[in-house]
Amino acid sequence: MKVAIVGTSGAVGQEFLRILEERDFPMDELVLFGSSRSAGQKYQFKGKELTVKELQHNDDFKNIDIAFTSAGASTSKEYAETITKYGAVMIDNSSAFRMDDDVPLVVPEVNAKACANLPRNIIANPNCTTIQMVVALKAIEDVSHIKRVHVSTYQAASGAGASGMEELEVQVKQVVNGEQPTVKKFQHQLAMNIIPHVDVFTDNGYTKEEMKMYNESRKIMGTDIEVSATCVRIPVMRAHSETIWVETESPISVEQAREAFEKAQGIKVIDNPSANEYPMPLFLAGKDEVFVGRIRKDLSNPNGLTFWTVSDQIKKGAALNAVQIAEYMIKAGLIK
Ligand code: 2RA
Repeated sequence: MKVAIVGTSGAVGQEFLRILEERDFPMDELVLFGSSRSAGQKYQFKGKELTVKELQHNDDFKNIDIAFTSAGASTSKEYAETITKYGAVMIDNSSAFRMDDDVPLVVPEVNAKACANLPRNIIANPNCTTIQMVVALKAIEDVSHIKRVHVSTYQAASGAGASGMEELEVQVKQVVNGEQPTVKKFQHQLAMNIIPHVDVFTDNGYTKEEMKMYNESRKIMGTDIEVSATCVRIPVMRAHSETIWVETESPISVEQAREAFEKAQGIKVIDNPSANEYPMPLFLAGKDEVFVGRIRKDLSNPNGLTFWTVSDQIKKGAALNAVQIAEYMIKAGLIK
């Protein structure tokens, strides 16, 4: 098994390196690709030093079995043919192909079987906010069909990449030192603030980030689920949080919901308010799971349920989900 990472130097690319080693992913060779700026950079992997090769339109992917790509949508679109033409499966973290009918959009806990049909040898990794949400929604859907969802996200700076995390860190120091915070990556100062604006606004008043949650959830869940999202950037480094309200076809009790979450793949429940125990991003960054807490009935709707989730945006929200897709494909014999 020969594996490639495209976009190695980015926050998600670096997480791919960590996760592939952490999970001892079955492979004989790992090849790192990046932009002309990143070419030549060296990274440690399993005690060896690997050097980033410049991504080019050549035969470098001839013997690659799986390519994890996270270098932006334009790069994924430009190089998809080059990457897949010799049979490599491209598991793409960008938004380039997520809504293409001939590209499955996969969260293994929800729709792993969608990997079986790859007309273009491409699998799309969903947006981080969608991944975290549908892992939790799947547990509830298995109890009673979810008709609609309202979700508010509390998104970490990591969603804007390494530069977003760096900007938050610098701004916090500037605020402490009484200096005027530098604002480059985000629309406004993020330190000591929250920004109700992630990605760009569309004509209907929702941002692209919010429309991703609407469109991607329907494709992954394979249902007519209606999702209304409000996506907010908050001054946290790595893990995204979400308040999720669902309306189901039939009432679900808190006990039923808790049992469903506790049995569900990829979920850990932290829900003991009397002991001040609930998921918090500061303490859950770097973990694999989607953490669920604050489970309670909607007081205004017998078919309503509200809960809180936290998950690491770079791990389960991006790199881990992609690696889990590859692990499923190997286990299912879809990649040999
Ligand atoms: C963000 N979900 O958090 C977007 C992209 N990763 O900025």
